[in-house]
Amino acid sequence: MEKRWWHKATIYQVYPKSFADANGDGIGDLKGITSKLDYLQDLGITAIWLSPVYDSPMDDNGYDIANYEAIAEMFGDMNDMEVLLDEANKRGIRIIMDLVVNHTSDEHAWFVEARSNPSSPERDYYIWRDEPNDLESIFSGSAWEKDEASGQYYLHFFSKKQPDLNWENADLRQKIYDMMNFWIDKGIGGFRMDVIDMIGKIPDQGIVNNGPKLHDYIKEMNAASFGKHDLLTVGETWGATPEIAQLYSNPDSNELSMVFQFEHIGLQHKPDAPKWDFEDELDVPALKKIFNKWQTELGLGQGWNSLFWNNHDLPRVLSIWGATGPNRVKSAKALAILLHLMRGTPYIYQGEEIGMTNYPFNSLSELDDIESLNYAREAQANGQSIGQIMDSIRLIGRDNARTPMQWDDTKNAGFSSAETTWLPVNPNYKDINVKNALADQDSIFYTYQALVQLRKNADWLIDGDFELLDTADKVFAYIRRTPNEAYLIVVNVSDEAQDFSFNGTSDEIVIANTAVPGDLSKVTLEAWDAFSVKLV
Ligand code: TEU
Ligand code: CA
Repeated sequence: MEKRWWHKATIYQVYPKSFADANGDGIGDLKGITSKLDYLQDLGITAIWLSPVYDSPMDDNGYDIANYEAIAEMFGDMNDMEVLLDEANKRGIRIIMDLVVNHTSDEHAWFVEARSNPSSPERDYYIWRDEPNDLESIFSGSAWEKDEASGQYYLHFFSKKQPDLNWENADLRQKIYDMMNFWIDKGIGGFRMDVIDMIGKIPDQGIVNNGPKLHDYIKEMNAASFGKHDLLTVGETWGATPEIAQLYSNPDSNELSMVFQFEHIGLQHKPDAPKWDFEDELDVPALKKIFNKWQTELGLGQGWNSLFWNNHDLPRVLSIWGATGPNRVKSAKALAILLHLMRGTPYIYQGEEIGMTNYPFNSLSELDDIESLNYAREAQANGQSIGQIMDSIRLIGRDNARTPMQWDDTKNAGFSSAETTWLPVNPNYKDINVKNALADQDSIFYTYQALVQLRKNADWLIDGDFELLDTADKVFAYIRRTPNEAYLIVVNVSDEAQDFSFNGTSDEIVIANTAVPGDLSKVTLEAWDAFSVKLV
């Protein structure tokens, strides 16, 4: 397989509204991100996935774009964006922009024109019907909104302020590619593509993800924009199986570098249920089965994969699958070792590297996220108690990932000189913050730093195949093997001691969150023990 820069990279996701506030208005901004590049360079990451910073009414915190080629005032201006690109590139850090082209904001000029003038060319950039069908929005309620002026309904799989684009329209597609080239010409490092597997939808047949023309559109996009450049492209594809992931990421496909698959995230809720019917106990055997399928199908084929626990839509991994009490630090290191030593490009979500946790939300008034607020309103209307609703939101709501980054133990956790206006700082910031992490050689930060560094140099991480070992349910152990090297990775994904035995000897410790036994033939793994060794 031809090596590309993103095979050895670790990507860091920044959610701009809550990363760092430079102008003291309580909201994160581009200058704030630029001020933290030295910290990110110290962590060792070589690319930042920047969640949307474009002009937006912020109905969905920027995933509702009103102008793709302008910067939202709350984040700064285009000069600030160019400074960030320049300063990041100086540090060997690429900026991966968030491409949201399944839908725009209803305040985008295209939709304003489409709505006000039914015979405009822009009308067909969106999806209009005389009558709605039973398609549901992911943010609760119908996926159709009536436009009084024309009497027609337009499709929106997210909020009604996020009308879906009609990818069957070739003029629209070309306008998207032109916009992508505008950003490529600015020297970005690639694109993360928001719900990209929805652009082939056929609403009249109820087809949403994985529509029949999806891969044709992506190949066309590749040829018309990033395909000619050395860029990382990662699709957010909730509907991707490993087989489909291979389709996108096989270099011969000329589609994407990789995708985000979500089968493992599906373990956070009951089977075939909405996310709010949560499961807070991790089914480790199910997780092993999912990763084994990814690693062997994609590992052996020409495909490539992403590796993640967290992003801005997901609960903090320590709060749902790790430990938040005395074992918080150890479980964070264990989960990092488990994930980062598999085959793929790892993604670190802001705050994950210092073990940030969910926020103790008490009432709906503390929330910001439209998805949670719409769910709460619909669930209450259906008679669900506020207690049950808050239990779900407290565990799995998206705001948990969006509270301000915790930089130090001063007021507002060093995120801002002002009270944070849109989400509160987690009260545990006095203990969990970057300053404490950097001062403690045994912190989670240095485990992540070591894993990022390892990926840059260890070819076995890129080329090695993957063999899952048959172990106790809550022990996740695998071997990475190249023709002349083999590495064992062992993780106790539980709060209890587990037995482990392996017929082999090691002569070199790669990384560990505990003392590594010399004799592997009969080992008692304490809670969250994790280690990797090179096998003789
Ligand atoms: O997320 C896609 C998406 O559907 C998620 O919102 C996820 O399905 C949901 O949170 C789980 O219930 C992308 C962005 O990552 C998300 O932030 C946006 O809200 C959404 O698309 C619309 O752009
Ligand atoms: Ca600000």
